[in-house]
Amino acid sequence: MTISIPKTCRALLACTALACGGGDSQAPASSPPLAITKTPTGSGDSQQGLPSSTLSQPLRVLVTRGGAPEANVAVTWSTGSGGATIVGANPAMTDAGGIATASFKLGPTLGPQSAAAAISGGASTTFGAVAALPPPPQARISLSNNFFRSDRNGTSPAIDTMVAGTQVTWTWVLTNSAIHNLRSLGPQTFAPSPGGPISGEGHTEVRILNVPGIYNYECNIHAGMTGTIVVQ
Ligand SMILES: [Cu+2]
Repeated sequence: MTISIPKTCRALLACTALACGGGDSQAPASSPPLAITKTPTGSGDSQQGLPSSTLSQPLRVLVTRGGAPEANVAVTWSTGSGGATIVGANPAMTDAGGIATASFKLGPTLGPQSAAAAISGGASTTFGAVAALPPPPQARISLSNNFFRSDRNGTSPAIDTMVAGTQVTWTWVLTNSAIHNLRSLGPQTFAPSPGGPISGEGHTEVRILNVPGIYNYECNIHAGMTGTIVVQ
């Protein structure tokens, strides 16, 4: 919440109020100034959504005068960088409960975005949001001595079917000091584990498989240590 300093304070009563803000030229001199805050609950602050999507919860502010809700106050919404827009009436008028709302449509840029609500006199409050892509679906495969096993279906050699865009994690499980590697055999391929064979309990190799097809793979140190992923 932004609290501005009044240029003049003619009425002592008005200036002892916490939210002394001035600038509400239409109120009688003895009236406390308007204050604007996010609603105490369900304000819609700090949401996350897909780029260019409208956030699921509306943004909500509460306008008060002397602590009491104030109806019929114009609330002007604006947005920061990132291409976000406000959908619907703008300015929006506060209702009988002093509440005004707005729908916040994220811009196409990934990352933090913002919107602000202001009232006459300059008092305002700011909302944050984040435009983010959903995490990819996950698949996990164990690499052990001397086999690959699908964590999802238990098959060994590991055989997995997954959708394009799945993030696959191979984890070295109970390998102790034994060395293994991860080599792609095709016909669709992914990058092999870097360098030579790797030992290390808990070591992981992570690939995102975006292209549909059949990915056969192996540890080329141990005969028959193979697996297959079908990406649909
Ligand atoms: Cu091996």
